Amino acid sequence: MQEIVIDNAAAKKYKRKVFIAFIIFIILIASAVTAWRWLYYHQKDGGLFGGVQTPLRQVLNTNERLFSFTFNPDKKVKEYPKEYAVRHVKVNGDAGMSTDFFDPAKWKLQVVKSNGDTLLVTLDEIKKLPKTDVVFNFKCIEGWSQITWWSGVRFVDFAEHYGLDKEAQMKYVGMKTPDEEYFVGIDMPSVMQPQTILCYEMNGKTLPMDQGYPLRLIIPVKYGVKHIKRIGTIFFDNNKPPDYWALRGYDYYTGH
Ligand SMILES: Nc1nc2c(c(=O)[nH]1)N[C@H]1C(S)=C(S)[C@@H](COP(=O)(O)O)O[C@H]1N2
Ligand SMILES: [Mo]
Repeated sequence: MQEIVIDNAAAKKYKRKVFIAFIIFIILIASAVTAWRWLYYHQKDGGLFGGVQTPLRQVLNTNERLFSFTFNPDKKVKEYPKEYAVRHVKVNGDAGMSTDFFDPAKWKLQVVKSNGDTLLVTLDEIKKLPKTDVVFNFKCIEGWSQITWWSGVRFVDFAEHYGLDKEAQMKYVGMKTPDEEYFVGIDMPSVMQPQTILCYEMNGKTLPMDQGYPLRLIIPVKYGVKHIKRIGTIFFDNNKPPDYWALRGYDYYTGH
């Protein structure tokens, strides 16, 4: 028969270990709860960028600084041959797309200059500027993407044509629908990137009404949220212009 020897010293040591592990466990739980409560009860960041707790917004802002730092304006988003573009382009997002008070025949693009003057530009005038095609993988943050074909004038060409060089020195561009229901704010380097277009055609035809007729933004370096449909007004600012989805807690920068 084997004799069972109880090693008192070892048993004591073991008990001590269990006790310490238990204390550590309690401390971890307590700090997790405290951290969660701290975040939960933290004031939301209100105002323009309301919707997320301040510490979370600080993380988003840090991300933005890092990403804008790594943004290379010469690097292009991959483009595809036109045959790759889907025929049936998904329609997504209808804020600012109501036709109740919108008369396409009367539409003119408003461009607010830094001296306060407003340029009024017709669709025909925009169509006279050099036309650029962009076929790229359009990505929505909801998780879908499609290769789509768009045409219009490069924003950088538009800005040059209308002498917007002072405006181009500013940090951000703001755009809003004629009814001001949908609006975006975008960093200047992304707007000036050569694949960003003020777009009036999709698949070689006039832009459909629900896809932003008469003019929308196509900005391949950004997710879908920034591709505002039916632009009414464009303005420039050194502070972040209000942004529809950033107000609802999304990242302001949303580049990829
Ligand atoms: N005016 C307006 N533009 C908008 C939106 C919107 O709700 N209103 N939604 C955005 C989002 S989230 C996406 S993914 C794209 C979708 O463009 P599409 O309908 O041409 O596919 O438009 C963007 N532009
Ligand atoms: Mo989207």
